[in-house]
Amino acid sequence: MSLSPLQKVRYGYQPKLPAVLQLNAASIAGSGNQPTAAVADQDSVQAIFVHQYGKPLISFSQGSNPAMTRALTVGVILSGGQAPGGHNVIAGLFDGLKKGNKDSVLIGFRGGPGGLTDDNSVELTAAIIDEYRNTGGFDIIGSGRTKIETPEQFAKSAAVAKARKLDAVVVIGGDDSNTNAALLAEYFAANTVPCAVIGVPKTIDGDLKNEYIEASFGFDTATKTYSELIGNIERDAASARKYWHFIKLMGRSASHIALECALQCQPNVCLISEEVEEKKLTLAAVCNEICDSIVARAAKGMNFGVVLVPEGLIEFIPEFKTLISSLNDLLAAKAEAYAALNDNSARIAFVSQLLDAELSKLYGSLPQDIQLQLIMDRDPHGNVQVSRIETEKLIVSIVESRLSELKKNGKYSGKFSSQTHFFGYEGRCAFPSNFDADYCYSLGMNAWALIAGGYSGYLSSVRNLEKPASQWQAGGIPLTMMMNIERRHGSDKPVIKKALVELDGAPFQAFAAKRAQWAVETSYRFPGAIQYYGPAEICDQPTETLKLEKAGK
Ligand code: FBP
Repeated sequence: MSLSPLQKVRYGYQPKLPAVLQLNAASIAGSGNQPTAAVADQDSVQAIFVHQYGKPLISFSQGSNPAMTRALTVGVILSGGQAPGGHNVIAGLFDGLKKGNKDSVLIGFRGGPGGLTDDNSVELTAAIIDEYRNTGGFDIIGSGRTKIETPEQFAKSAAVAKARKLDAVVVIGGDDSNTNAALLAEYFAANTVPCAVIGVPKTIDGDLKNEYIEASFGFDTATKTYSELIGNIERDAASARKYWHFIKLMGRSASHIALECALQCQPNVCLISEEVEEKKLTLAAVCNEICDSIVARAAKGMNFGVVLVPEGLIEFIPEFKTLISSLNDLLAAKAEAYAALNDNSARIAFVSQLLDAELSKLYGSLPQDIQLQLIMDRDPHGNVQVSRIETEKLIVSIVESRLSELKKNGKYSGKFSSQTHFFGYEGRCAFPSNFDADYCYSLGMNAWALIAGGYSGYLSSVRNLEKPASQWQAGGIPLTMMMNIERRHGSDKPVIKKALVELDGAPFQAFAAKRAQWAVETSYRFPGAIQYYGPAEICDQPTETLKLEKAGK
């Protein structure tokens, strides 16, 4: 395979580390003793995680701990959607293991959690790791969304851990995958399998965060990639002056990606799902707001604009939220009868007659494509596959009919032509920005430090991210601390609580203060491509979201 010039140069990039992780292994000491509690539903979470619950927060500092130099055998899994920097987590883990003891071994389980249950694995040698340093993608071992949930899957995981003499498994994943990691840690502890489980916070969606996890990796690079593209489209819109561009952006539930891109690019409209839910806006009301901007700009001769639509919007519109949750429950309850249907009209008719009258009416009012997209298979964690629901097209069709009404009433005399886009997969495997390259490498090495320190059931935590990397703090947060009980697949399950956009948080407030102006004027901002080499103020900047959140504390 021939290498691009950037790929060659990126192999040589040396990621920056927190000072404590630059020490030799025996000088890294973990500490912490305050018991912790789950974010909600404490009793129910504690009853499920009998061995894991209440562990203290851990932080690393300079000290003395000869046990850190033990030779270890560790397995690693990439789980869920790709996020830039995954390869660097593995490189950091590998380098940590070898720093601790040159005889340590890293085993990669292929294709996600299913690789562990099936023992589909490869030893990750220095030569393999070197081919993936500082590159995007998860192709070093592949990823998958298999959920380890049946007693057989847990037993198989334990058998593999024992047979391979694993000291630990590292699960690099989002909220669902790390929920699974916590369940695995609990199973191993309950069954005296001497294998620790450590999670690493991955997801471009940015919704796996809290006080101790300031960002999930991949969010930085993905939002910078989308912002470059949105800026380019804004410039095209302002040049051609003939299209309204409707851009759906990934981020399954939370609107962090859309909000960050709005802060970067200053589009005319950016919908924020959490606000739509809070204000209980109907889809018609959301579309009316977009029309207000279109009408106001048309009155100034600007028949062009850019609208950002978060991928998960539909699940936050109250009437659709109820519809989707009823569909989830009935598809789970009638799975067998539904699976026997082999034609789309029969599927639509089947669910329509099971919905209550009002929901059936709403479902019946939707274009057939959207009806089908709403009943597509859920992912293994019970989530609707929102990346496959064309909300941006649904919005355009409602906006078009509203504009023709306004035209009839003499309230609008502009021209409306639209283009729709979906940016998601374009950003998930980009070369990690310097921030993600450094952060991921640190998270990986920190995961090794947690394992060598004897911890299990923790999420790798690297904090102080607004500061230069040498000042970052390394440690671990108990997975159970992030849990609550939610309804999935028609039943109540312990899950890591998603961090949604906070409407009183600094990033949303910064956006809210400006959006009225952006809706009418052309205030576009063009971030350009990610820069990897050059001054730190261009190359090493974290997201606006992170900067605003940290400034607000
Ligand atoms: P994770 O939560 O697994 O990181 O998923 C991120 C994501 O990119 C979402 O933004 C998107 O909705 C989903 O994955 C798409 O899933 P798939 O890759 O299965 O199409």
